[in-house]
Amino acid sequence: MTAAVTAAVGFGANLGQPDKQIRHAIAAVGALPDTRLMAASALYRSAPMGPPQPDYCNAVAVIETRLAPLSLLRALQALEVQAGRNRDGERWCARELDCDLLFYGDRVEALPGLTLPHPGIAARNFVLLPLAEIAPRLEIPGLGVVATLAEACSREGLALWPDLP
Ligand code: PH2
Ligand code: MG
Ligand code: MG
Repeated sequence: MTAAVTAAVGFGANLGQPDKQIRHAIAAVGALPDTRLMAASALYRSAPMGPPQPDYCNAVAVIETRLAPLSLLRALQALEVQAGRNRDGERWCARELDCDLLFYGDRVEALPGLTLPHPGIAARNFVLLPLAEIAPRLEIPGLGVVATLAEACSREGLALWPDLP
């Protein structure tokens, strides 16, 4: 049995019922085989990056997993399809669920369809600030400590997801 590795998953959704889809996906990631949910951020509302489309609901979860990176990626993609996403859609388009593997332990590598760490982490406040909420001291290989990266990151377009009754 391989050792458990700390990894993080970024969630985004802006079609259907984004908050429900994300809460469900966080629980589903925690229920994957050989995987434990360590922490989940609050849900955030975030202005869309890319072409005009509805605001996103975004969140981040930290997990410990013994799944290999590509097995974890396949499991995340299956959750996206389960949530109703058409994975043949255009890049940056609106979606029911996006689950991005943000980093996987200290791995720095480009696998087929998976770059570790995720190249967008440092530039996206909807990833960095939720991650800083749950894992400020974590060091992302090649990028630095999460809290330091988050300090340099604007909060523009980002707010807590409104908890409507
Ligand atoms: N995801 C995208 C494109 N644009 N914008 C925000 N705010 N949040 C996202 O998760 C997001 C996006 C494609 O993955
Ligand atoms: Mg994404
Ligand atoms: Mg994605």
